[in-house]
Amino acid sequence: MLNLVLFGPPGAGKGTQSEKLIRRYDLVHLSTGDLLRSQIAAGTELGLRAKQLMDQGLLVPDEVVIGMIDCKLRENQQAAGFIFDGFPRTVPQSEALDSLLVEYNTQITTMVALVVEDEELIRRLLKRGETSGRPDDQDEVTARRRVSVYNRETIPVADYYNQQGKYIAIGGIGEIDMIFETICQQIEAVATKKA
Ligand code: B4P
Repeated sequence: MLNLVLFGPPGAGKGTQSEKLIRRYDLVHLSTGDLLRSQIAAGTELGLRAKQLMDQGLLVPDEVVIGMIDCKLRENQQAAGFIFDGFPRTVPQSEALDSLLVEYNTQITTMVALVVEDEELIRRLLKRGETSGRPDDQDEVTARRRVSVYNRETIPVADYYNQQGKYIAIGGIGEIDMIFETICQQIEAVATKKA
C-alpha cells in the first residue's frame, strides 16, 4: 500500500499536486480542508463550528479532524493507498494517524514536504482568493495568520516523520508539472528501496 502525507504550508501546492498524484498512483484523496468545507456546505453542526475557526485562519480541534479521517479510512478499506493532504497538522494528529493505520495493518510510506517561502505563499493565497470565494483566502491578515499558525503548530509534524526516516523535502516553487515529476521520482525511489 502506498500511503503518502503531502505536507507544506497553506498555499504550498498540496491540493494542486494531490489531484495529479491520485490519478498517477490510483490513491484515495483525503483532504481535511475539503472534508471540512463539505461539512460547511452541508450546514452541519460540525461545519458551523469549523467555519468560525477556518475563516480566522485557525486550526480546527484535533478530535474533529481525526474523527473525519477515521470515518474515511473505514469507508475505503479496499483502497490501493491514500494521500493525506493537509493532515496531520499537529503532532497529536500524527500520532492518531499512525495508530489508526496500525488497525489496518499499514503505515505511512513517506511524507513529501513542499517548501515555499512565506511571501510567495501570501501572494498565492490572495491570488486564489480572487476566484475561490474562500473566506480564509480573502485578506492579508488572515493569510499571514494561517502561515504563522503553520510555522508554530504544524512544523513539528515534519520532525515527527523525520525521526521515522520518512521525510522528503521538495522545492515547491516553479512549474507545477516539474514539481509533480520531482515528487514522483522521490516516491518511486522510496518504493524501490522498500521493495
Ligand atoms: P486546506 O484546505 O488544507 O488549505 P490550504 O492549506 O490553503 O490548501 P493547499 O496548500 O492545498 O492549497 P494549494 O497549495 O493547492 O486548509 C484550510 C483550513 O482548514 C485550515 O486553515 C484549517 O482551518 C482547516 N484544516 C484543514 N485541515 C486541518 C487539520 N488537519 N487540522 C486542523 N485544521 C485543519 O493552492 C494554493 C494556490 O497556489 C492555488 O491557487 C494554486 O493554483 C497555487 N499554486 C499551487 N502550486 C503552484 C506553483 N507551483 N506555482 C504557482 N502557484 C501555485
